[in-house]
Amino acid sequence: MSDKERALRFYTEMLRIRMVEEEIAARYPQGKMRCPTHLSIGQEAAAVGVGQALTAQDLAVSTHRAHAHYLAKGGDLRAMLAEIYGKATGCSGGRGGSMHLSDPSVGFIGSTAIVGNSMPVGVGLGLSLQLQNSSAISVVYLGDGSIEEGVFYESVNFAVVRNLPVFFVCENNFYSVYSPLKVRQPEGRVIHEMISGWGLPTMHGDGNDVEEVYRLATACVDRIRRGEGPVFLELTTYRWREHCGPNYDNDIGYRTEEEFVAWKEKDPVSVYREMILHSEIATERELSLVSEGIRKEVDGAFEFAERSEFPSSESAYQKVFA
Ligand SMILES: Cc1ncc(C[n+]2csc(CCOP(=O)(O)OP(=O)(O)O)c2C)c(N)n1
Ligand SMILES: [Mg+2]
Repeated sequence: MSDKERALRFYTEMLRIRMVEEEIAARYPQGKMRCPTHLSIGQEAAAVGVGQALTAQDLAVSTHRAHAHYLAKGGDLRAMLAEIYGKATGCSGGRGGSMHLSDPSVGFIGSTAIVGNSMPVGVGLGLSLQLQNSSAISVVYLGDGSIEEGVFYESVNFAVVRNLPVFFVCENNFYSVYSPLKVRQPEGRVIHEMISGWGLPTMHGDGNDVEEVYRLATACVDRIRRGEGPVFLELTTYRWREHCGPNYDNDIGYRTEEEFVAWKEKDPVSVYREMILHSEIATERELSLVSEGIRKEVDGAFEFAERSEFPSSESAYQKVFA
């Protein structure tokens, strides 16, 4: 892939996630998406930089905020939107909603609503890959909030002890719902520094810089593929919208407008767009064609989701464990 192709790929993938989620936010008030949605707007570079360092054979699990991870791994857009609309054509048959995304055909095994819950699943996937002598790896996406859960320690510990091919990717957006890190973790703690004492290499970087994320993720993935065991990567980033839902909520006072504005200036999509234009990697016209193509795809996918049928009432007891 040439440098230009790579830059356009990064840009297209980030913009696509942005446009999908902005459309979700715009249509959410219609009341047809009846599940909670946690948008990743502002955090696209982390998902895309990591996603581009993976292959379709690599496996991934994620959290409640999974749209970007699913799309960046190659998950089917129409099946994701149909799932959010609760339709039978959705990736979980319309039973799971936004937080239960899955597309095994591209290795996106699943996301769950219970914070921390997918971490041991991702470690188990790593164990299964190791037992099969596979060259694929397992990626565990997590937020800064899951670091505070006991299962995080257990998951990392087991992966280290068994030298598993597991890539822990922590998106540190500084908040767990309305609680900033300073009321949740001891003052002065640096997450990746703490974890570096647990027996695995750690890396960290700017989660809003797609090229930096890609470079770091590639180094982590290469090492894991060589059989050198798990790696932990911490990426700092910021969510723009409310924790859950389509709106902005800075007015309620848990974070300052200044902080929000400072992060908005580090918008991964528009900063990268400026870089592409400034470096003459592509022209305005080429970038417009990119967004026009995405617009068509996104509109078509929403149309598909809206037109799809709800699951039949006779199927209500199928795929349910009780
Ligand atoms: C076990 C558990 N505890 C609490 C919650 C409520 N909850 C949902 S998302 C969330 C915040 C998680 O923060 P973080 O891991 O940093 O992810 P972010 O939302 O910032 O992406 C919490 C506490 C939950 N879903 N599961
Ligand atoms: Mg967080």
